[in-house]
Amino acid sequence: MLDAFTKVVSQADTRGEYVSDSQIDALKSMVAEGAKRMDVVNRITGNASTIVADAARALFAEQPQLIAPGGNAYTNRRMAACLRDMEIILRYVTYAVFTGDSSVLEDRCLNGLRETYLALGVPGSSVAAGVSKMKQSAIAIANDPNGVTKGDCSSLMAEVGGYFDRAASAVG
Ligand code: PEB
Repeated sequence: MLDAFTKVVSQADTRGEYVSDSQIDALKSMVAEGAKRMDVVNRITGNASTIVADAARALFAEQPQLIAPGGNAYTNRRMAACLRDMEIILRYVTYAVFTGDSSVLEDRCLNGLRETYLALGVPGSSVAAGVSKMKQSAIAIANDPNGVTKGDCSSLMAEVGGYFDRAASAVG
C-alpha cells in the first residue's frame, strides 16, 4: 500500500534517481492544500450511510429486476450483502482520497473483485452503476461550498471522481 509520498519514493528508487524538483513541488502543493482533502474525507465518511442508501435506492429504481424474485439483491441476505459491498467500496475510495493514491483501493478492494462477482453471479455492470451513483452523490456532498472556507476544489474533485471511475470500471 502506497501513498502519494511513498509512491514517488518507490518510483524514484526503481529508477535509481533522486526525487525530482517537480515531484517535490507537486507534493508541496498537496500538503499546502491538505485541509481540503481532509474536509472531503470527513464529509464523505460522515455521510457514508446516506451516500450508500441513496445510490442503492436509485439503482433499484432503475434496475428493479435486481430486487424482484430471482434478482441479485432479492432476499434480505443479498440486499444486505449488496449494501455492504457498496459501503466497502466507498470506504476504500475515502482511503484513496486520504492518501492521495489509488493503490490501497486497487490492492485491497478491486483486485480480483470482477472475478468474485463473476463467480457469485452478481452483475458487475449493476455494481458499476451503483458506484457511479455514489460518485455523483459523494461529489455533490464533498463539493458543497456551504459551511467551509471557499476555495478551488476542481482538481481535488476530479481526483475523487477518478477513484470512483476506477472502481466502476474494475467491475463493470
Ligand atoms: C465482495 N461480495 C459478496 C461476496 C464477496 C463480495 C466476497 C461473497 C461473500 C458474501 O456474501 O459475503 N467483499 C466484497 C467486497 C470486498 C470484500 C467489495 C472488498 C474488500 O471483501 N447484488 C446486487 C447489486 C450488488 C450486489 C448489483 C451493488 O444485486 C452485491 C450491490 N455481493 C452482492 C450480493 C452478494 C454479494 C456477495 C447480492 C451475495 C451473493 C450471493 O450470495 O448470492
